[in-house]
Parts: sequence; structure tokens; C-alpha cells
Amino acid sequence: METTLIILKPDAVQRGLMGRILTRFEDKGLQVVGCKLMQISQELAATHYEAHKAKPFYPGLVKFMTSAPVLVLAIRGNGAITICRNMMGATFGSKANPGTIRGDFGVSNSFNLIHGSDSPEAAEREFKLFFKAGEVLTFPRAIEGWVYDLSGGKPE
Ligand code: 3AN
Repeated sequence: METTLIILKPDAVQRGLMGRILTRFEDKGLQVVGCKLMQISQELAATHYEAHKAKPFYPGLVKFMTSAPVLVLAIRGNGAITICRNMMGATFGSKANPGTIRGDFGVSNSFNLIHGSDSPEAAEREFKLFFKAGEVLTFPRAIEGWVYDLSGGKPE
């Protein structure tokens, strides 16, 4: 099982899209194992986006991400990182395919509603930044055996 870090960005929170986006992940069969409404500090944004520090869009990105609260989620499932990235769609709404979160809910070339870890290494790093020990839970789901075929001893 893989756990990915998702951030519903300030535009998603302000536009009242949290529930509809979260529902997509739940409908897919993924498990929400962590959830936190928070305002990202300058320091946290700088650390999270340090790979983009030299990019022209970096100042605007940090300003946007710190401008209003975000909803940070931990989402678990088999292959959750790739599944969530595919559900998010291309970086900006203007380019993202219909059927994806960015494709269905956004048109902007700056505001793009959602962040998702792009690799297991990124997820591990991002969890340390956004969640404290004990804030991401492990708990059984009553429906697990209908979401996955567990007859072989592992979820398929
Ligand atoms: P993604 O979130 O699709 O993985 P990346 O990794 O290319 O996108 O970029 C990280 C973040 O930087 C994006 N989520 C987006 O918010 C921002 N970003 C990327 N390119 C631009 C751009 N040209 N203008 C404004 N923001 C950008």
C-alpha cells in the first residue's frame, strides 16, 4: 500500500471545491488516512517548493500557496501516487483533460487547485513537512474486501 500527500490549494478551498475533489478520491476506492486544514507559512512553502526556487513563477507560487488555508490530505491505496497524479491531470486547467480534477474544475495558468506527490521519495519528504507523527492513521476499512480482491492474501 502506498500513501500520497495531496494538497487542496487555496483556490480549491476558497471556491468551495474541497468536498467534490475529496469525493473523487473516495469514489475511486482510495482511503483518506490523514486530513488537516492549515495555512502554509513562508518557511514551509519555501522548503516544499525549494526545487523551483530559480524558476520565474516561484515568487507567485509561494504567494499563492501562503495566501489562504489549504487542505492537506494523506491518501492511501495500491499505487496511490500514480493514480492520484492521473486523477489530477496536467499541471494547468487550460491543458488538463476533461475527466481530471484540473481539467474539470479549473482554467487558470497559475492556480491549479491541487498538489500531489510525484514519487515515493517526494511523498516521504512531504509527509515529514506537513504531518506530525501520529497524524496519519492506519485503520481497517469495513469495505476493504469489496474495494480490492483480497483472496490471494494481498490487495489486487
Ligand atoms: P505538478 O504540480 O503538475 O507536478 P510541477 O511539478 O511542474 O507541476 O510544478 C510544481 C508547481 O509549480 C505546480 N503545481 C504549479 O503550482 C507551479 N507551476 C509550475 N509551472 C508554473 C508556471 N509556469 N506558472 C505558475 N506556476 C507554475
